[in-house]
Amino acid sequence: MSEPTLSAHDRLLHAVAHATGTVPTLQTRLSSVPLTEPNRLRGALTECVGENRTIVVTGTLERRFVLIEHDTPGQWTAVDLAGQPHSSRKWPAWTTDNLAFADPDNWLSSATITAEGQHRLLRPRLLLASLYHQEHFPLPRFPLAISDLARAARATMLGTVELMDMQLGVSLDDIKRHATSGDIDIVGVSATFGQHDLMVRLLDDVMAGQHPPLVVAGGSLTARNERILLERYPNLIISRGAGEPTIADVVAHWHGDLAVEQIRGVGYRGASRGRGTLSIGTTGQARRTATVANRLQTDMWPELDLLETTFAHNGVAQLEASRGCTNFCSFCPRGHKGQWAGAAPDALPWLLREMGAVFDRHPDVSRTVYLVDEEFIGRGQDAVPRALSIADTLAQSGFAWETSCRIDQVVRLDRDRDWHVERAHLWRGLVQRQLRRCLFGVESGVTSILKRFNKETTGEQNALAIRTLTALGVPPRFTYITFDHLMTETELRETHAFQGRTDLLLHPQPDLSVEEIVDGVHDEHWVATHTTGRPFYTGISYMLVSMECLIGAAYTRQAEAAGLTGVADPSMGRVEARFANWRIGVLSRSAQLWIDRNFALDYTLKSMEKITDGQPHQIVRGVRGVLKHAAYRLLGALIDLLDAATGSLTNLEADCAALADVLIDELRAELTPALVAMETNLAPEHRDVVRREYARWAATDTWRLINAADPCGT
Ligand code: B12
Ligand code: SF4
Repeated sequence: MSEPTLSAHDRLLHAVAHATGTVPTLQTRLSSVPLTEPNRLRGALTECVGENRTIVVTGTLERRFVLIEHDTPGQWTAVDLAGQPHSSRKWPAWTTDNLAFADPDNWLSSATITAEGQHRLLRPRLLLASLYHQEHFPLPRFPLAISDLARAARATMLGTVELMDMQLGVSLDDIKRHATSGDIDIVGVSATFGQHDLMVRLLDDVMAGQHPPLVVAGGSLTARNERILLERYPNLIISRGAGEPTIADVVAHWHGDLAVEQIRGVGYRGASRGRGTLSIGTTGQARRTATVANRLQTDMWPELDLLETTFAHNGVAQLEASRGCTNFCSFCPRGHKGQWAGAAPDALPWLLREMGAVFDRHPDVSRTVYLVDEEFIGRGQDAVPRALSIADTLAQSGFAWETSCRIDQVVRLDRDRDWHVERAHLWRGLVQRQLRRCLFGVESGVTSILKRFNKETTGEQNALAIRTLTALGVPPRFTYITFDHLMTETELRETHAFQGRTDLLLHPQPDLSVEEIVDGVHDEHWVATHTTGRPFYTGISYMLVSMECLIGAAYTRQAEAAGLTGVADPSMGRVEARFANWRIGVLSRSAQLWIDRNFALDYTLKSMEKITDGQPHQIVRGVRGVLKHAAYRLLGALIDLLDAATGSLTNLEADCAALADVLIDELRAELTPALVAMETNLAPEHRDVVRREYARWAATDTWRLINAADPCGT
């Protein structure tokens, strides 16, 4: 039996009445506690029924399962908050002998649970923690990684899950304290670029205890640093790919259901012995288990415990609609994120409804979702209808959205006109369905460089795609790697010329048919009529970026083969490398100093762009434009120094430094009035953030590398 007319909160009240024989008053916290936060829900239930009854809240957001203990030992009330009969749930295997319902065809039933079943429902106590350096990335994003893991763990119905994220007012000490309090059985740590120092500080403490919890670490940086971490922490388990299957297996491993070598997608040392413990000798060899392919792991949705507090901290909402990529660019190690696969989109409507309810409580937050897919569209017969259907769902749920995609989803030189017309319809269709911005990793306009990057695109293709997108009215952002270790001076000059091209960013042409646009972009006369005249670099998200030789990337191997690589830098998951042409190396370093000096301010402005709409959004973009013009001026002037420089490394460095000093003064003179004008258009809390960052920026008079300046496609 299902009771669709009751709300989940009504069902909770019924369940309390069923368990206690007393109907709770409507005024209790229980009537309004968000179901997105199971730990608060458990607290509200305890408040209602008293401390002496055990409460279990488990299962995933769309189908929470709650158990309330009766006075009689071993007797429970079981409620399915989605109102579905208990018999219709896909129960984890361990429940078969441990959980029995008196009325399985109802959403509300008495239940009996074995002692083993109770133990499994309450343990392990899993803490998922996300690290963060506030000074590097001032504004938070909804922590997808640990939120996805929470869903996977709760789906097993084993134990409890808590989430702590340093972006959201939690310190490293808070995490350490909780992880070592004795109240936690498993600690899962998520780390991305720049957070190795935090990881080490945390693990040093957590692992040092007499009875440390089981510790598993994952994330983009951790996957790069697997070897280094396992050397330092022989008892650590490293998640090497998507963490959902891994965390589910780790929880089962804690119960002794799986041996460590059966945990999917991990690196570890030695072997496991015994329940809940890992007895691993420090001499144990590093081992690996296979990761699960993205196409087999299509449930990539998050729990939403931390969405509310993300908004309270001025953060943005993120989701993924796909995982992995269709390509293998040489600078992008693929082992961790894998090959492209789309999520099963049937979950999207309910998830967006739940997210919408949280947004409703924060009316000032722009109703925008960032789909952090590496490649939103993907390949396959149904790529176009799938993309449109996701966009439909987002738009119908009242969301604008942004995402990322490869340029070969717009123009392919090996495809005919019909293909391009279909794609042009797709892109227009996505914009009509509230696509607010899409990021394209152009990375270069120079074909020889693109070849080295294995982008599988050409300069000509990029130019045509940029024209097509802008004419279709797609608001694009482009990423571009200006310097790479193997580049020649000719390539650098061609790079500068491409970035300065004024025939790429066209005016949107809403009155023209997609056919006219598809044909027009090939016609220089048509292009000249429709160009904005703005140089291409004004569309580049981050200017002056240099190649990062990431650990495990094919480009890094090319640099190594050329004898250019040095020591590994675990904090950034990269390998230090010299430039084949030392003069370009000097320019790259000077450009990096420029980026780093302006990074925090630019990142703040970028975050403001994300959380504002309408006129304030446009004004913030304009201010970022001032920073881009200055960066392009610097690039041109640096290249001019190549012509002038005949002398030594020190001379060239000194010339670059003097140039940067002059140009930063010019930038200050331009930026100060632009920011003052911008402030009047911002809400007070945003104004304070910008003021703080601007004051920091203006007070800086030194040039130093901060190790955090490079963007990825977001
Ligand atoms: C947001 C983001 C950023 C933000 C980070 C902001 C912040 N607050 O930290 C910014 C813009 C700053 C950024 C920067 C960079 N980024 Co970035 N970034 C992303 C992006 C778009 C989304 C991250 C995300 O939320 N993913 C979704 C979650 C669910 O995935 P996940 O974090 O990988 O988590 C899964 C697994 O890793 C694992 N896992 C994670 N944690 C844990 C913990 C445990 C216990 C377990 C078991 C498992 C586990 O399970 C999770 C679920 O499956 C990704 C693209 C992507 N789709 O991942 C790129 C990405 C991670 N970035 C990337 C890169 C290269 C960078 C840069 C190094 C770029 C550069 N060359 O300079 C810089 C680093 C800059 C710096 N100085 O630190 C690459 C990594 C390449 C690779 N294949 O490893 C990615 C994949 C994008 C790409 N394809 O190029 N980035
Ligand atoms: S850089 Fe972008 S396009 Fe290239 S493999 Fe990585 S995610 Fe795919």
